[in-house]
Amino acid sequence: SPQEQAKKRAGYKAADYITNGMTVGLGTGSTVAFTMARLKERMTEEGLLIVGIPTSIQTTMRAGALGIPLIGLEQAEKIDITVDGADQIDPEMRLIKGRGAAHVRERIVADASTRLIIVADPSKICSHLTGPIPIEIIPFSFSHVIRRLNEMGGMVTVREGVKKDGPVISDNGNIILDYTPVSIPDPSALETAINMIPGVVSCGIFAEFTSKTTVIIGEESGPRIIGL
Ligand code: DER
Repeated sequence: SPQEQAKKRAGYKAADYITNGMTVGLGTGSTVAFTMARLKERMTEEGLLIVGIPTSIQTTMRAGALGIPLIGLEQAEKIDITVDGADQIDPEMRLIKGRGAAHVRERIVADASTRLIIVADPSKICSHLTGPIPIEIIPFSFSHVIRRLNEMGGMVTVREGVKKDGPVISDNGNIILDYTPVSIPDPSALETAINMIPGVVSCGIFAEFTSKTTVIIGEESGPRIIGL
């Protein structure tokens, strides 16, 4: 499909930034899956030597299937580059992430990285962030966080499993809420306000990484690079 082709263009281009000996943060989702496939091709064709740090069980399984060597975050001196996807990208490269409920580990790995490369098809670009904003919460806090978010205004839903009765459970054993505020005039302020609510592990607004972020958009005419 055209969208798959766009994801592939962006994902493949990101793999060009990876050089021998790097420790690479491996995000989660269908776009970064193309980056991982291209990294495997380069390992085979060029003998590229890297180690990956996965941000989810899904990425761990995909890397295992591809034969990309993995290490634990605790074993990494530093992470040179993390490649990840996004759900919304605004003109300042602030992001909404978490469609795949992986944003808690993705944020940790992004924070530990020297550089963040976001890969996306053009549908992710927006003039301003709107949400829904995924929020990972500890189950104990469930009713309290929902009350708090309702007080802030907007809509809150619990993310329900499709092939599992009851709520989606994250790789960390937590519950996911999807919160759509009335508007997001200040993404950074809202990120902080949500993350401060007791019981919230982390929300899917990523506004703090713009200074080390490059965005690659898989345009039809070819990958468009935004940022350093
Ligand atoms: O869950 C996530 O944070 C993913 O990175 C998501 O935001 C992008 O997934 P996609 O590349 O499959 O659209």
